[in-house]
Amino acid sequence: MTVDLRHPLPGRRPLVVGAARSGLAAARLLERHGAEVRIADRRFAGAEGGALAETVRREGVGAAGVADTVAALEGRDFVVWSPGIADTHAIAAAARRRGLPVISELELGYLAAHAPLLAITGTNGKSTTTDLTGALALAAGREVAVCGNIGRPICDVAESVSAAGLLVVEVSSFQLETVDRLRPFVATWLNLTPDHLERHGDLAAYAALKQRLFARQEETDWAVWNADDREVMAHRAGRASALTFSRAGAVAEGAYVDRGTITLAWRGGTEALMPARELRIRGAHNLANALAALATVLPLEIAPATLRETLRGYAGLEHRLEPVATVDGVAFVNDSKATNTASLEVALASFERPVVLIAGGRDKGQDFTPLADLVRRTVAHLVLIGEGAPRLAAAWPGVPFTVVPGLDVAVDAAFLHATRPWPGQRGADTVLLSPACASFDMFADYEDRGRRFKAEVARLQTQGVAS
Ligand code: UMA
Ligand code: ADP
Repeated sequence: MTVDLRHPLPGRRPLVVGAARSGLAAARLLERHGAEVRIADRRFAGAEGGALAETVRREGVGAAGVADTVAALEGRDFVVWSPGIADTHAIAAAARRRGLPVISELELGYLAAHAPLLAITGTNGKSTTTDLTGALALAAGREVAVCGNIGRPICDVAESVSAAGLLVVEVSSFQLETVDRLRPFVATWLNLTPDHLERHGDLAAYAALKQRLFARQEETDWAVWNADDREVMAHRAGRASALTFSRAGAVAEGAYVDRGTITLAWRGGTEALMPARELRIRGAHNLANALAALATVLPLEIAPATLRETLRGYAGLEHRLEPVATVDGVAFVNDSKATNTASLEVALASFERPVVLIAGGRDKGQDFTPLADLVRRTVAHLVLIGEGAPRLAAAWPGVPFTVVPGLDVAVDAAFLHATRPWPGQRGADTVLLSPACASFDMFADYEDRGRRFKAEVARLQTQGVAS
């Protein structure tokens, strides 16, 4: 049997590196096309090897699993790479020395896809913008799969969406390390701030990876740039037709805010879509995400009424400023995905009145002091959890705080500080979990932390404060 995809593959005996979500999806796709797949993962060499082999089989992959050593390359004619593994790995280096192509799971998905790609990248807001873009296209009656870094590998859906449909793909810088032919119909760049520098080296290298999303586009494709982000505008690249979005002022073609009204500029005309305050997702950053999604779908010519209705109803993703419940007039908001200071900053800026803030967790060595003024202005009381608690308290002098051992006590303490402030302190109508730290000191991950928070709020709602 031959490997027959929409675009030809570099060979028929691939080595897939990484046996987690991306690698398994890539292996399944390749095996469907009759390729003789081998799959490498460091976990095959350890105590978990047997269990992993079992998982691989259960996941519908027939390939043999081997350790992630250079020997795995023997007899292989190309390599498919998982994003979680830095491409400085010995296998990637050896493959390149031997002249073997190394492509990302994203690129493989693109090569197999029938539908055009709407691809969204950036440092922050990717998942929200990707999900919203998918919702807009779906509301317009298109056949859509939302996939990529958001959690569902593109290789799992690439072939099930017809040529008339769309693949809406969240793209990370990790995935872009190993692309060459990737050519999205629309590619969107939300913003650029320092992140993942331990892997990419410096901001210039990180920006150069983001540029790869646009490198293969042609004039009939579209590139969407954030006109308010100096780094994005400085790094525009490629030949695609340009669309822009801005919260600050009109753009020639794209989406912007004009005196509080979300406005579209398209084919020489403008359309006042809706007041920005009618968006259900909160905060200036989410307004930027909504504008980005609108600019991304402009080439699809969706009816304004459909766009408006979808934006009014879109509630956002779990764990991102997610409204949980209101208890005795106090709204609880779950922003567990805020694992760095930039996310806490945009969260605090989204509330008009002071909040009780639950923060802390595993300290990643960030500098919290630049947020001190904002925290003093916007936080009535701080409830601190986890390893980072002492550093947060020290970084934000003048803000009243309580350190608690766990999320259960944190929810009760936050509620009490909101409803019955200490003498001389402010109460609040919102309790916000926006930790600005990683979760791994106390939880499996940010999703576990968010779900536990919501469970504690439900407990407070039904049973009241624990003691
Ligand atoms: N491994 C080795 N050798 C090594 C290192 C790792 O064999 O030296 C193995 C690991 O044992 C593991 C596999 O390689 O089995 C790595 O898999 P992976 O980390 O790529 O995990 P996936 O489950 O395939 O998840 C990936 C993305 N993960 C990363 O980029 C780290 C997921 O993004 C994505 O949702 C998924 O593909 C589907 O497309 C997650 C992420 O954290 C959410 N992304 C980063 C972010 O958003 O900041 C970029
Ligand atoms: P990503 O997928 O890029 O991590 P998410 O949509 O999951 O983005 O949002 C992650 C966090 O980043 C959110 O909790 C929010 O605080 C912050 N955020 C979202 N959109 C933006 C934006 N456009 N600019 C800055 N920060 C943002």
